[in-house]
Amino acid sequence: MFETTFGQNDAQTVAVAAPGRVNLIGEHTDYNDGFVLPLALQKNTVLVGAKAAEGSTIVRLVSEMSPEDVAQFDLSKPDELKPGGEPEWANYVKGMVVMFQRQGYAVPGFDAAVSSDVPTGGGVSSSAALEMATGTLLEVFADITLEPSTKAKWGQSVEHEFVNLPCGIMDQLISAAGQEGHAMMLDCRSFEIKPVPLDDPSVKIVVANSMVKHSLSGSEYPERRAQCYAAAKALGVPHLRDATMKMLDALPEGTLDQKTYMRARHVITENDRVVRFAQALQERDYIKAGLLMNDSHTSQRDDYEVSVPEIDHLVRIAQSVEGVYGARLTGGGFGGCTVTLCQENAVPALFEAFKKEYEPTIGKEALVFDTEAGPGARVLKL
Ligand code: GAF
Repeated sequence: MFETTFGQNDAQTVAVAAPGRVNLIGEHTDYNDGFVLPLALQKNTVLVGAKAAEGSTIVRLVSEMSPEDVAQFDLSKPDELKPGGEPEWANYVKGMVVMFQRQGYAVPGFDAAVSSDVPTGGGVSSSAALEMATGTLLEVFADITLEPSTKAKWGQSVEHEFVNLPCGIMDQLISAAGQEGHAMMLDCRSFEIKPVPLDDPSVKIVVANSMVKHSLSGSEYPERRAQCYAAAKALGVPHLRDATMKMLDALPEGTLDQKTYMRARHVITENDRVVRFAQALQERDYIKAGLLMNDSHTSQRDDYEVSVPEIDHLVRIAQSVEGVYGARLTGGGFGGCTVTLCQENAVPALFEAFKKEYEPTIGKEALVFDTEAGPGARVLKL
C-alpha cells in the first residue's frame, strides 16, 4: 500500500508495529494511580513510513481501511496541527507528532501507511496501538530511544488533547512495554513494570468481542473518573489507590452519595484483586485467579456500572463452560470485549458455546480469538 500510494520504493521505508491489549484484571484503576495487569495482544498496528524529500514539511498518511483517502498536514503550519479534522484516525498520528515537537524533537515531513489487525472500537486499544506505532516511527526518524513510559505518557496526552478522552495510562503503557510470554503488572503511579510469566501451555486467554461498539468519550468515562476523584477528596487521600475499604466505610453517613460510594468500592477492591491475581498467576493457581476475575466482573457490573447486557451474556456463557477458570469484561466497558482464562483443552467448547449461545439471543455473532502475550512496540525493519 505504501508504494502504490506514495510511489517511494520499499528500500527507503521503515516498518514498525505496536500491539493492542487485553487487560486480565485491574479496570478503571489506572487513573486512580493503581495497578493493572494487561498483556500485549499478538494483533498489531503496523506503520510503514519514509521521510519525505529533504526540507519537506508535509506529512501524508494512508490507511488500508480507506486506501483512496490520503490525509495530509503541513508541519510548518500550526493551524494544521490542531486537533480535529478528517479522517478521525489521523488525529492519533498528528497528536504524536505534536508531542514530539513539544519536547523539542525535530519531526521531518514523512509518508506513512497504516495497516492493523487490532479490532477497532472493540475495547482492545486500537488507538493506543496507533499512537505507540507512530511514536516508534518518530523515534526512528529522530534517532532516539524513549523510555516506554515516556512514549506512553505522550500517547495519553494525545487522547486527552486530541480525542477528548481523559483516559489513564494503561493502554499506551502496555502497548509500549509488553513482553512476549508475560502479562505485565503496571504500577500506574510509579510506572514500575513487572513482567508476570504467562507461558504455561496448559492455560489460554480467550477474547470475545461483543461487537457492541463503545465510545468512551461520551459522558460516562469522565463521570466515573470525577466520582473517583470526589471520593478520594472526601477520604483525604491523593487517589483511591491510597484508600482502604476500612477508610471508606468509616466515612460519616451521607459523606458520599450511594453511586460515588459504589465507584470507590469498585476501585479499592479491584486494586486489591490485581495484587492477589498477580500472586496467583505467579503460583500458577488458576482457580484462585479465575475467581478474582469473576469477582472483578461482578464489581464492574454492579458497583462501577460499566457493563452492558451483551457483555454480561458473554461472561455468563464463558463461566458455564467446564475448564473455564474465570471471565470478565475487559477495557473501558459499555460494550467491547470479555476476557476468559481457561484450560487449554476447554478452548473448543468455549468457542462452541459462544457461537451457539450468543448470536441467538443478541442477534449478532461475537468475534472470538485466543491469544498469547505478544511483544510491545518495536521496529520491524530499518
Ligand atoms: C480505557 C482507558 F483508556 C484506560 O485508560 C482504562 O481506564 C480502561 O478504559 C479501564 O480500565 O481503556
